[in-house]
Amino acid sequence: MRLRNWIGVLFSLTVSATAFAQKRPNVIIIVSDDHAYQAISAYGNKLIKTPGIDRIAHEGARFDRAYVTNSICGPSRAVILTGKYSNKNGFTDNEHSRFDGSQNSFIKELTKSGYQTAWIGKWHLETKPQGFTFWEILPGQGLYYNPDFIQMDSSKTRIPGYATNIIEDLAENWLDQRDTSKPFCLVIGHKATHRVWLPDTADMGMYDNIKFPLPANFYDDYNTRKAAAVQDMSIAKTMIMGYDLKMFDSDQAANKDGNINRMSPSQRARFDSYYKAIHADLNAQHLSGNALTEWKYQRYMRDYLSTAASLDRNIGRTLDYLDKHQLTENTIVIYLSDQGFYMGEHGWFDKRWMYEESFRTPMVMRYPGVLKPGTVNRDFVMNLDLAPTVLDAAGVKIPADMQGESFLPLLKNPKQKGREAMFYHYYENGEHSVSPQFGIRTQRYKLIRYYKRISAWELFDLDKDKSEMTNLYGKKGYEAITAQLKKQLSALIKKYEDVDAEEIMKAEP
Ligand code: SGN
Ligand code: CA
Repeated sequence: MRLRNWIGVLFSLTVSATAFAQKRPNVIIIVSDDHAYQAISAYGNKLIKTPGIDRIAHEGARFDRAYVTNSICGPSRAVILTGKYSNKNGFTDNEHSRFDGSQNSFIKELTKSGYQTAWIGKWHLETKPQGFTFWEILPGQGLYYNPDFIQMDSSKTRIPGYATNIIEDLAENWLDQRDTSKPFCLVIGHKATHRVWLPDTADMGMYDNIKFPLPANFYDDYNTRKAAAVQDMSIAKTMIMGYDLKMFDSDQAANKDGNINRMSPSQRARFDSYYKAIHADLNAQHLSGNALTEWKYQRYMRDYLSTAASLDRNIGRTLDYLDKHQLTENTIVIYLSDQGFYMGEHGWFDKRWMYEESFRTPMVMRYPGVLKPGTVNRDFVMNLDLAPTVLDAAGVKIPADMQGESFLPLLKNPKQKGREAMFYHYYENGEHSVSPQFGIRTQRYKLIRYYKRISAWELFDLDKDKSEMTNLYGKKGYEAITAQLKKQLSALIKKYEDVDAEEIMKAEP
């Protein structure tokens, strides 16, 4: 063949490879921190507005039964990356774990197959990200105001402004500069809405005219539930007036707080003028007992939801960016939180439990051409499934040792049956005094085994007791269902090779 013909062949090969690359969908996964489904209008809360997240749900799907395998930050992100339970990926808890970045992840598989991959924002896995084309992350939990970021060369830069806006800016900068001949997968990791629920100055006070109804079980007495009785995560006792609710007794006290003392003079002026007026009003009321607890609850709701407003607005910005750059049609967008959160249910804030509010997580997804707009999915899906699902969509072979399953077949064919039961395992035994626990949830029942801090079982009939208030374990009439659930639980423990849980089950009478 003459040289010119060779060039022609090479040219057409390159063109078709590029066309293939462009046909593969782009993926944006937005992971927030501690954002509750109870705080999203698409999930039915009429007192609040989250138009950005709602838009994804309306143009795609809302998942009503999305769950996590271990309801806490680092562990959830490790599960998302690896498609494996904590016992397999090694990141069991935020206290002692360090992510082993040499292990495989869906990101590594995508990068290998020609994707541009990036993680920007909260990471919280202790070691540096591996296998990405690009990353820029918050150190640890990160901070809301004028946050530091760690770059790929290990340098640290302080960026002025509000974390949620900055993370979106950085994400868009990366999208602007990426190699457009390749498909991309971008993970945007938000700090919001993590404790201490510090809103952007622009959003302070936006919910102050709303009085939020107390959840029916706000004054839970934890009767029949031993582990719940010893927790330290209640609005009444654990939530701090200064640190959490910004009711500082003096400027000196505020100056000692690491979230506040890094504010610029103009940020601080807005902060002071907003919170000092609330503090003066509180002092004039002389509240105590339940009246004070209910005041704390209202303040918690208002701060949390105002913090979420920026999260939602910036999710809207991501969608606008895709529109503006003609990327909407070929980009999958998934929004989820690293776990659910308590908005006063059981009297709590925080997460960790296998109870629904923290075990479940909000998740919405847009996938033009595949997902019918307005889809509501009620299959049991888990954060464990994200890695295989994304690989499935990208046409990349799912590694055999990933423990999750792609949920695309469930979305493409409504007759396809999903998993019948889910396994959960939470390990941490420190802050907030929540007992380590594992268990199983089926369509109707939940069986939980607590260990280490508390040794106990709990059984709930979710058809009759959605709020998980009555522990039926050991009650007459429940022997058969308990035995059956234990058998199913043991089978899942075996399937996921959870040796610790297996030992505990073996020691059972
Ligand atoms: C911090 C918070 C806790 C929270 C954990 C885990 N305390 O330690 O309230 O449960 O993070 O959150 S704080 O005083 O530092 O705010 S997670 O998102 O990392 O799982
Ligand atoms: Ca979290």
